[in-house]
Amino acid sequence: MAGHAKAKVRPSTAELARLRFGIIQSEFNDFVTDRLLSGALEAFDEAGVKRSQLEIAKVPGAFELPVAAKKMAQTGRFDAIICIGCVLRGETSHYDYVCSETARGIQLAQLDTGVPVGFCVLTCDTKEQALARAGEKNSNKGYAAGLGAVQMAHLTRKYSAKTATLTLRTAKKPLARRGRPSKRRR
Ligand code: INI
Repeated sequence: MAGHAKAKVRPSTAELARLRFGIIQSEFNDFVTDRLLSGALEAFDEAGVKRSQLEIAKVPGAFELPVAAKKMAQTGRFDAIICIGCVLRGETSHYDYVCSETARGIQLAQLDTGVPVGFCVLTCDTKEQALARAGEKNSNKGYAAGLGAVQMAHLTRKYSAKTATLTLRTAKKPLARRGRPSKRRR
């Protein structure tokens, strides 16, 4: 199965230790979402993120993921969040509403708050299709979401307003020192 390539730009060990991640797991179809969660935890572990840097919250179904993501993001405590869910097609159009509103809500949560929110929600016709996407490593969408969260947390820190201001300020200092010594005023 095609998957994400491993991130080439990785945070330094010092930066990594400062990152905080939120994971929201939908309990609906937990025979799949438990596996996606394991995949995500494995990716964080391999990236060097400790369990103490992670907070896991549970919601009843995929439809509740967006509001939970937005609330979590608004605390300002997380560098990136992952939403984990699994929607399986049934006999009714309920599936379509849950899928589209969950995707739309998760996108809004990240755009409204500026905190990256990973979309790890499987939308499948059958259990078999879902389980095939919740396997080992690159066959596990949770694993891909974990790697993606680390990459996005790094990118967001790099381009955050605070960091940019700090970089500008520190860049000014050596320039000022290089200039002629100013005459002392009496
Ligand atoms: N929620 C899911 O996460 N997966 C599903 O397959 C699903 N189906 O099929 O109904 C589902 N429905 C529940 C929904 O997410 C909400 O929890 C519910 O509508 C209450 O708001």
